[in-house]
Amino acid sequence: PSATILGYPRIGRRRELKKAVEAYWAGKSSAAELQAAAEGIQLATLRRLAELGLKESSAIPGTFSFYDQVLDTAVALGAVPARFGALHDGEGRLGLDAYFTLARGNAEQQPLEMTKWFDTNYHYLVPEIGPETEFSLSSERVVEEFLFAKSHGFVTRPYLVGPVTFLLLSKPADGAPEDFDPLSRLEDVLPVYTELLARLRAAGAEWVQLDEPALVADLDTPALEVSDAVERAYAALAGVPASADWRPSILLSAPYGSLGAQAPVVAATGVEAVALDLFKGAVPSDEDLAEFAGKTVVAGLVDGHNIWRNDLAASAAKLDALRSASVQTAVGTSTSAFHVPHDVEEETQLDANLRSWLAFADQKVGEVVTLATYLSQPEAARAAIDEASRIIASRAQAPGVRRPEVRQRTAALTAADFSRSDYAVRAATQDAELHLPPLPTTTIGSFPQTSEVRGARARLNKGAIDAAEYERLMKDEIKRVIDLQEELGFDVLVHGEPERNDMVQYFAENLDGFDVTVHGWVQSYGSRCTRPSILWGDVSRPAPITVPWAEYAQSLTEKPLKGMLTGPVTILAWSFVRDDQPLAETANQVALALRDEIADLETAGIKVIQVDEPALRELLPLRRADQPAYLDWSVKSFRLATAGAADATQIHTHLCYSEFGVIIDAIDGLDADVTSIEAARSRMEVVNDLETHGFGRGVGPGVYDIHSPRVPSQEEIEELLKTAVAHVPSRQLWVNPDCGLKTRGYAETEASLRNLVEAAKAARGVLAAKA
Ligand code: THG
Ligand code: ZN
Repeated sequence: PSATILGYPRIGRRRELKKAVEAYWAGKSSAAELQAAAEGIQLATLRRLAELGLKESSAIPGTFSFYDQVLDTAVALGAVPARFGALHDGEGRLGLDAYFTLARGNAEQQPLEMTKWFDTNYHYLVPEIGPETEFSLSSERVVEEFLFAKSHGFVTRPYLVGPVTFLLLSKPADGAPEDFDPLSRLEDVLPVYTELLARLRAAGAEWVQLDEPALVADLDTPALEVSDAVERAYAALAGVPASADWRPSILLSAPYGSLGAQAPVVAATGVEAVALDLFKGAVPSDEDLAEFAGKTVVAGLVDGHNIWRNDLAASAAKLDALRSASVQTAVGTSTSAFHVPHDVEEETQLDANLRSWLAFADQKVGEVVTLATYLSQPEAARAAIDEASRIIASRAQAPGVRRPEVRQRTAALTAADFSRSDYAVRAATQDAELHLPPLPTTTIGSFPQTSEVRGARARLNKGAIDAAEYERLMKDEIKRVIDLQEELGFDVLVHGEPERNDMVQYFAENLDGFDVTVHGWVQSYGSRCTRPSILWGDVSRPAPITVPWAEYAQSLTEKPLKGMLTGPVTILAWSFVRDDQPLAETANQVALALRDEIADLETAGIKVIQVDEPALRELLPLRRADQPAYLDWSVKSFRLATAGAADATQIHTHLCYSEFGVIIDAIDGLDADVTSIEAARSRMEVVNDLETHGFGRGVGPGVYDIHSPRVPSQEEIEELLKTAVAHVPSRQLWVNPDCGLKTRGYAETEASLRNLVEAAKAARGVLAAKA
């Protein structure tokens, strides 16, 4: 096909898939009902994409998944961890219930681990591969979906995660030898891929898409080993040309960046087409392009990862640069479009100007089709290209996009704005101010969001209650949360954040330069979605945001109340961010708004302020060479947000993932007085990193895994604290859960927090006895 996309939102325009799978999980619907809902979503997508112009055979990729595309591939290959016991049925198949068991766990087994999909906000399930893992074709769902589409007249291009990426994203199964590398099983998965490709061909598939994003990232596996794996994998899969009795033609897709040194390796394989990310990555030189001779190059010019209208004139210029006698050119998205919502036209409440600047998945299909038209009939695309140029030019001039008062402030920043006094000086001042015991206890910020709290917000939004009534209900909730923490015996209290729908959207709704959508849901993992805000203009804070809530909460207690803010990097990472200036500039604008909020919190008598940066790791560039520049501006933006605080104000931060070692220097560079981090699930492994690094400020390795309803016992927490004390000087240690409590219920939260406080008291006793 001359126009295609690498993928499309799977959750449904009104999150139909989320509702269908959650009803099935809750036992409220049957497998047949779930299957019917899934087919309804697939058919609606096929019809929509054809209507938008993807009419050629194989132009529409396989766009469906019940949960996750990596899990789909693992289940097709039969790659299930032995720890789950027998999941295959009598015919050697993995059915839907086995599939959901891997995704969600069962009474005995934790689910597969979840982790970030490249530099996106999507999380995939991590396959567990060992020396003994048996591979066999265990699910032909991808064939069935192809046949379903075909029965409605659509010849689609089935999607699978490619073998090299599949194994590079896997982790060694429990009990695998220390030096085991899942990639060593490549030869064993290839026959299953071969068999599946043959089945797809027999079903009538002309093309298949094998996704190999791992080729654009610097991973722990050396690049030469990756190249070698690509050669071996595609010699097996594509060494013999496609044919009716052997396999479909292969489109190898390489989204999320440039192939770099892997480009000639991919070019030398026998695959018929390669999809390059030419939005984020560079257009190959004529020389490099010559290596792709005989193949189709799908030029990924339309960004699948952000929501801005494509600069069609710039894309057309890239297509001109690609025109070459030796390669066939087609147009596509740079990545799957499942990172963006379905359709801008749904957002009728947005300002018409803003709406005209945006392209969600459906608009992106239109852009791809226009650029494909440009390839064959440049004049026929002229009007659309000119219109895009006109709109993009008007965006640059639109009110709110560039505001002198905001720009003057960032331009006037000096080095002094980014640093506080020495930690030793601050620590002494804070000790005198706060009078905290050794091993002080606190929580990460949010308390369980009860149905009453959610209901109150829904009624406010519907106009069923007024702002005053809403405020009264939230204050009742804050008082309950404060009283509970007093009763449990916490040292630093929080207000519980009942007033926040989401830790980013809440700030976006209260800052200038942002807008939020109504239907703009994007899959985060499984059935869970977020609605990223749109950061389109210069950012400023029209009025204090969190101050009245924090001030009220502080009035209820003698203990220090911790004010809660979301940091600049996380606000950027979990929003759709403007593309017309460096991220660093946008981050500094957000940081200054937060800096003003911190100043107002101090004035209101708040002595401890937490600025969360759970997404600091998320935006880390995939190429090592790009990482230092990112870490530099991201750390600086946090420092800009916090460095205005007085010595006596204790600044906390919170980070949410366990791969802590990778960015420990950056975390140190944040210069927060106290850092809380996820640690309970990894049995405190992070304290080794802290010790090796010689981390010198306050630190709270989480001692209670909030991702599970399980209540940790007091003894268990004491054990974790013992480990922590063995590696980190006790005067630096804090005692806290792993993360916020928003998604938990009250019963298990209260029991867990009680054990946490008692464990801290017991550990203090042990320390005092030793001293
Ligand atoms: N906020 C935002 N982005 C995030 C997170 C967040 N990205 C990373 C991480 N946290 C993703 N984790 C989750 C966890 C839970 C949910 C979504 C992402 C979730 N969503 C509700 C759902 O799908 O039912 C909808 C939430 C709502 O109604 O607002 O539970 O914390 N921005
Ligand atoms: Zn967290």
